[in-house]
Amino acid sequence: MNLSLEELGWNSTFQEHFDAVNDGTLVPARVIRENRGEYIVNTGERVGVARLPGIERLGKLDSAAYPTVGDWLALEEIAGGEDFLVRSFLPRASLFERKVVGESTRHQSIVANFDSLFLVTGLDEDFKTSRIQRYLSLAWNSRRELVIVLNKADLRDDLPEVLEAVEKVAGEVPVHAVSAHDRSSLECLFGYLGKGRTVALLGSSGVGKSSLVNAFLGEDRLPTQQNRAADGRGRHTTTWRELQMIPSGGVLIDLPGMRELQLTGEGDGVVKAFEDVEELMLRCKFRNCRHDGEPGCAIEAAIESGELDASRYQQYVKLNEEHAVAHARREARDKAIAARRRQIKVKEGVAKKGKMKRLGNANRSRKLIEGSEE
Ligand SMILES: Nc1nc2c(ncn2[C@@H]2O[C@H](COP(=O)(O)OP(=O)(O)OP(=O)(O)O)[C@@H](O)[C@H]2O)c(=O)[nH]1
Ligand SMILES: [Mg+2]
Ligand SMILES: [Zn+2]
Repeated sequence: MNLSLEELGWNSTFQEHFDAVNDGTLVPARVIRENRGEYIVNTGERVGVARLPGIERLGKLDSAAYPTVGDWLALEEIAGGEDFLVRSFLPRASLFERKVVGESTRHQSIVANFDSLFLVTGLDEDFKTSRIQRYLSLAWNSRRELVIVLNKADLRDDLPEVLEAVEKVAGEVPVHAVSAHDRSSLECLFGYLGKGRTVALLGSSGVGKSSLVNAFLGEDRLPTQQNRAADGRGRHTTTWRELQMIPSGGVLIDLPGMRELQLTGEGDGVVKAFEDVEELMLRCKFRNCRHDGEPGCAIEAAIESGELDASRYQQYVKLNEEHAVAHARREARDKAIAARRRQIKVKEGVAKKGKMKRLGNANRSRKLIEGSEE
């Protein structure tokens, strides 16, 4: 099959970025899978393996400085071989990243250049609207179209009630109930795909992300959890991220289930996901109202009247605290980076040549900074 780049999501913006770095010898390609520092790429004509040049493969740097699934790369063909060398990765139209588990400020790039993000939940016994809220506030910073997908609708006979509860927390975000076991139920999602559009699936393990991708593909290409035996529960079936072309048009990116969801402290995710709560707060009598027994408190009044769910308000408070902590960390990190950048500029004036010279600019300063901390 000879796939055109457009079908993989290529557009005039990427073309411009590519032209700016292309010295006439490079080819564009999209990362369809990542494998321990190697990138499986699709050039539109063929699938190959791309590697980063030398030092960047050490694996100790902040992964935000590396290409990830969905990225567009400018590659150099290695003469006589199947393989490519990564010369540059093109600026991203969107990025979903998360904090590295157990570390305070490092981030992992999860997926890049998607148009929509499906926030997938399973309507089985684990179903909780609070989890949807959490995903919403996490995903908001990606600044892309969000869609709430409630999978396993076949397991419920109280769908109208469930939908009503989810729509309450969803705000403007569209909600769709589907079943991966019933292809006809997926029709409501086709509108988000289509030629050149990329959708990434985000959600906990076992909600049916891979099953949904298979249903769109029309074949069991991706492994799915075989049964929910006691020892299989909570295990991750998908352990890598992978981009798939859908026969009817568009690209789906399957992601492993996320166990640890942590806010990155960037943007205004919490505010956007809880606009109704913030809106209410503006109506409190006192500007510094702590919503704790103060007279004229709009939050307390709304909880009392049933307009605002007490648990939703608590969720907001909790997420806000988490966000504030993450934000403070992020600021400290940015300050440290700015300081290092100034130092490096001075050093660069002295020693101009180095291995890092081959890298793209934005990429380069970031790596120098992170690398020098080791
Ligand atoms: N009843 C029902 N079961 C489903 C549906 N979709 C998926 N499942 C089942 O749910 C289990 C988990 O599905 P997966 O597709 O492996 O889930 P996943 O989200 O990819 O999980 P990870 O790869 O671990 O993140 C499998 O046993 C599926 O058969 C559905 O619509 N209805
Ligand atoms: Mg999976
Ligand atoms: Zn108040």
